[in-house]
Amino acid sequence: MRYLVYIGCFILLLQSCKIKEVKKESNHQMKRPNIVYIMADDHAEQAISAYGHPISKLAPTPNIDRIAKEGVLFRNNFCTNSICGPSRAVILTGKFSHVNGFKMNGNHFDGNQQTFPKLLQKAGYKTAVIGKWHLDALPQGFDYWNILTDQGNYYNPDFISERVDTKIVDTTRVEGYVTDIITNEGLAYLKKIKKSKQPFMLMLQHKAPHRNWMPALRHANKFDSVQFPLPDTYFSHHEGSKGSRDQLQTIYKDMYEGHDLKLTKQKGSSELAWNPWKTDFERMTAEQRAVWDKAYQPKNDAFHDANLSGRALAEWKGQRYLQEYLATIAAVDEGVGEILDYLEKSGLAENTIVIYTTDQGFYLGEKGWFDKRYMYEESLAMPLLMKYPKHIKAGSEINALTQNLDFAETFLDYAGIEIPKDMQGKSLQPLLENKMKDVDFRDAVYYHYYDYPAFHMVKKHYGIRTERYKLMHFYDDIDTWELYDLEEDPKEIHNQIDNPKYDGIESQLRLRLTELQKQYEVTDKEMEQAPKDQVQKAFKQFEKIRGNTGTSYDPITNKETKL
Ligand code: SGN
Ligand code: CA
Repeated sequence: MRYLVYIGCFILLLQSCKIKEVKKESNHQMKRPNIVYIMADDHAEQAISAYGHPISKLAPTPNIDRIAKEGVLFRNNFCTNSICGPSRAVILTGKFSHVNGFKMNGNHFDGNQQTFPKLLQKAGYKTAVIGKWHLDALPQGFDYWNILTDQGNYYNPDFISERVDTKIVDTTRVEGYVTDIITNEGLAYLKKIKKSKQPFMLMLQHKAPHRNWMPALRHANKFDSVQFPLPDTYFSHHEGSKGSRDQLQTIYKDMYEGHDLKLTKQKGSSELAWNPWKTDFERMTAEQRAVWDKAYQPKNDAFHDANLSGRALAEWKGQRYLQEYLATIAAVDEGVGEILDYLEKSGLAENTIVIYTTDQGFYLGEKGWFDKRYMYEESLAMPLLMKYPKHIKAGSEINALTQNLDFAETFLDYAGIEIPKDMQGKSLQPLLENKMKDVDFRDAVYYHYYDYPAFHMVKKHYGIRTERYKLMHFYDDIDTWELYDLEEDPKEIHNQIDNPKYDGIESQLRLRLTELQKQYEVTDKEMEQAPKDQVQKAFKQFEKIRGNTGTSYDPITNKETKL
């Protein structure tokens, strides 16, 4: 009898252990955070008020800022290759462009390779991507996906998705404004997934504020009466830089009057001036177009009346560009607010990591430019804001040199998944949880841009950036080095490569650059040159487009050319 009691107790003990184990596991499951990754397209730090730039003070982003207020702002986060598809491929794989195979827009992403969404999915996460994708391959590793075709369109965009029941891939046109559609889709997903027992990871990827910067109808007049401060390098000559001399991305030389600046041909008419990609406006319904014209015609008529030329016209173009770009961001910020509100309201917020970032930085008139691509600060910088209540101290800042290369590793780390050895970045978790000092994280970042010859004709270059210095090498049909002292010259106007004062710094940087190339397995293959005739052909093609921009202003001679 006694023995029976012992055996009974033993069985009970075993059972309770088992229960404890299951409980422990389900606790662990519960603890695994959800991830809401919100990414805009071309959203510069200068246009996020949490970063404190003068432009953003006049066009604040209170909802995006909330993420930093409740969490952390990264001050030195950089991309590895400042262009759309490549940045997205780096984020998915945690590997540099030459390793993941997606070096420039127009490449095809090999979706069969290892990505962080696949690893999360394998570990029991529900995964989804909604919005811009731009990788010329259907998403893999997602339980749900609904992506824009190619670059996507602002009004009445087409989405590609896979039907859950039949697995048939379909393209559907959705009426409305792209940012609002993506936000609503995100909210619908959150409402559905909330009931799931599994943790989830949602990538919500906006088209805005990508060129051609079309705001929501409700924001079409938002900044009409605001005078934005044009950067003091707006007319800079930047003569020490041979590497950037031939670019075709100067606001007062290369912006299309209709497509970009939304100008009409003449007073009293709603017909747009030079507008090569008609589809952006032709997609609008008659009602949408009528509201648009009503908002734009008075300001366009006033422009025609003013009869501006030369420097004044060049300045006017900068203003119109900023008004358009910042008004386009307004809907993104509203959308972020709706997502954050829903996370709060639904009780999801506490166990959800929220990230706001973009695929790369952007020029808002610095050096006279728009677009990105360069390793100079504005397009190298990639805004990054993150919150995770209880784990990340509210209102903190991180100054470490971080990169989009680190995102995959960070998500895996937080999900308790081992980081694969072949990923090339580092988890940000020790920084976020104050287990590592900023200076100990990374001493230098490596950058490499390949997309040449291409739109805007930014030459191929690679380089290294440390906390204080930047060394860049432009190659292919040019062979020139640039060195900047970011402390003395944060706007990168004075190339110090020939200044003997910097000889010592230069050799240290060159040495470290070579080491990084070795570490990241950059080979001679990555230094390949494009066929010369291809470069010449591209120049001719793009210069011809430049001839359609209405006027071109040269700040050196103070002369305007009518085109
Ligand atoms: C389009 C834009 C370019 C831009 C590229 C790449 N022109 O071609 O200005 O550099 O996309 O952007 S547009 O007139 O067609 O808008 S990226 O974000 O996809 O890399
Ligand atoms: Ca982009």
